[in-house]
Amino acid sequence: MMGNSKVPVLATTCSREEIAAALDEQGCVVIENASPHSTMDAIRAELAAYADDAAFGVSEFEGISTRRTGSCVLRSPTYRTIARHRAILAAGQHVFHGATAWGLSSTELIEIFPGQGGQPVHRDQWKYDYVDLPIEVDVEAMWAVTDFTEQNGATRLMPGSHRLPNDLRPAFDETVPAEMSKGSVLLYLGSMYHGGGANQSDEVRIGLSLQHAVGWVSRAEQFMLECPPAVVKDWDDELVRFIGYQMAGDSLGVYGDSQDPMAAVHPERNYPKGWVVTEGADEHL
Ligand SMILES: O=C(O)CCC(=O)C(=O)O
Ligand SMILES: [Fe+2]
Repeated sequence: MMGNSKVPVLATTCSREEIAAALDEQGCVVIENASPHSTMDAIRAELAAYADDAAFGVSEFEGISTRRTGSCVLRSPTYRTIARHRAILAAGQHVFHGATAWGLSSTELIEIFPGQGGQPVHRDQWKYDYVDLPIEVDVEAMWAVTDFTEQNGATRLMPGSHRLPNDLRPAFDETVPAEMSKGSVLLYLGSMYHGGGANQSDEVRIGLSLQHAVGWVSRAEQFMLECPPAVVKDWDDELVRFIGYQMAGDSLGVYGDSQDPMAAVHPERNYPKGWVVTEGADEHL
């Protein structure tokens, strides 16, 4: 049956086990103050010019008073410093336990302007052709770049709804707001019923929305086009793998003569050839 009527909240000092347990039980959890305000302010500042150029949504789902800015890995160096935040790694390593690889799937700064109504309640994993998936393949994260309140359009979820059937169309009032202070992060499974809240305040609600997925589904964003080898060659290997320069499964993600795609970034290194997931890939992830 349904879980709590509230989104569980943990302190930033929480253990990996507490994050794992909350995700298993409720499908979602807020980690309070997981990053400093200065990190949120820097991300906002680095993306501001792009956000000003970004288009408002054209559908009810996107939100006509909602602005979405992508390419955040490329555009926000500060985001890159928290892409592999311990809370996100703890969530992914737990939910994707046993997967050969997982990583980032999409990045969006979502600005919900005053007057925006509630987003239709949905599962993010419906992006995979609405298939009723037998296991979790997505873990999402939403950083509160501003405070998230019920009034200003905090993301709304149905705690425990990861266990519900795949063909529901829950109403807005069946969800509860994930209220959290700036610098907190909401983690939720791709099977969770949720949606953006209605903004009834006079301020803009800003969140950095991130999707993560196992390595054997298509990533939602074309990171390789945004961040080609010449762009990422001085980045940490872990981050480069995280955005998709990695093999997965049996023979997915190969480059050239069945090579590790990291060979495209570092041709001077001697990556082995063959359809094998890089030895110890799990440790990188
Ligand atoms: O902006 C939000 O709070 C949630 C947005 C969302 O769930 C989506 O666009 O898939
Ligand atoms: Fe969503």
